[in-house]
Amino acid sequence: RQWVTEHVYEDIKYESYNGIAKITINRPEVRNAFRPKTTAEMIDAFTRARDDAKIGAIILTGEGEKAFCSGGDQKVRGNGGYVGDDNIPRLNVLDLQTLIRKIPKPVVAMVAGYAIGGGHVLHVVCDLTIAADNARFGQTGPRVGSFDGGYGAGYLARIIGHKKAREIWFLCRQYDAQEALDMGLVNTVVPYEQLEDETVKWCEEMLALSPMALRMLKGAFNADSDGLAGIQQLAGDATLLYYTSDEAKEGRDAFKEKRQPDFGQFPRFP
Ligand code: 1HA
Repeated sequence: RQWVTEHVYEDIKYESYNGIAKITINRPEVRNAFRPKTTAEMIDAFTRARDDAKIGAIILTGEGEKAFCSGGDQKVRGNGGYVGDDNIPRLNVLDLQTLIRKIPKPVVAMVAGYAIGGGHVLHVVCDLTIAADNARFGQTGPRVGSFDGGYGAGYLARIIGHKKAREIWFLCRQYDAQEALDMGLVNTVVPYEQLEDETVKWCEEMLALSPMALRMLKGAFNADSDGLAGIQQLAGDATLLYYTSDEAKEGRDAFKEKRQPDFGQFPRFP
C-alpha cells in the first residue's frame, strides 16, 4: 500500500491512499504525547481531510507500535494549560475533539500500544476504534492532576456505561485490548501485524456506501449527545440537502429575479 504525503508537518504525518486520509502523531520518543503544535497541526490536517472531496474516511493513529497517544505532553504543561510557542496556556485538544466529531466523514482510531489520558479520549471521540492486540487503554487524570469531564467522561459513559466509566476514571487502571473489546470500548482486536490492513478494510467498506447516508448518521448519533450543537449539525445537513432541491432554488432564484416565489409547484409531503 503506497501512502502519499499530502502535507508536511513537524509533529504529525498526513498521508492519503485511495480516498482514505491517515493522520499519524509522530512523537514516538514521548509515546506520541501531544504539545500545542501537535494539536494545531492535527486540526489543520483534519480540516484538509474534511475539505478534500476525494477523502471519504480518516484514520487517526500514532507512530510506532508502542503508543497511539499518551495524552498532553506533561513537560510543557504550565499553569492553566499546555504552553506552545505563543506562550499562552490552553487546553487546545478540546478543539480537536470537537472537530473530530463535527467532520461529516467517519474517523477511525487505529490503536497500537498505549491510548492513555488525553490520548485515550482521542480514540473515544473517534467513530470507530480498531485495536492491535498490544493496545492498552486508560485514564490517568486523577493521578497526574487532571481530568476531562467532557467527552472524556460523559461520552465515555455513553459508550461503556456509567459503572465502567467511573471505574476507569476513579481507579486509573489500564485495560488490555480484550478487556476493551469486552466493554464495547473498541470495535475489534487484531494482531499488530494486521492492524493497518484491517483498518483500511473497514474504511474501504465504508467508502463503498452512500457518503450522504453516513454523514446523516454521524450527525444523528452526535445529536443524541451534543445537545443543541448536535442538532445544529444535523439541521445543517438537512439545510444542505434542501439547498440542492428545486424548491429551495426557487426561493433563491425568485429573490435574485426580483419576483414572487412560486412554491405552489412543489409537493406537500404527507
Ligand atoms: O487530562 C487532559 C486534559 C483534560 C482536559 C482538557 C485537556 C486535556 C489535555 C490533556 C490531558 C491529559 O492527557 S492528562 C494525562 C497525561 N498523560 C499521562 O498521564 C500519561 C503519562 N505517560 C505514561 O503513563 C507512560 O509514559 C505510558 C503508560 C504512556 C508509557 O509507559 P512506558 O512504555 O513505560 O514508557 P515511559 O518510559 O513512561 O515513557 C517513555 C518516554 O516518554 C519518557 O521519556 P524519557 O523519560 O525517556 O525522557 C516519558 O517521560 C515520555 N512520556 C510518556 N508520556 C508522556 C511523556 N512525556 C510527556 N508527556 C507524556 N504524556
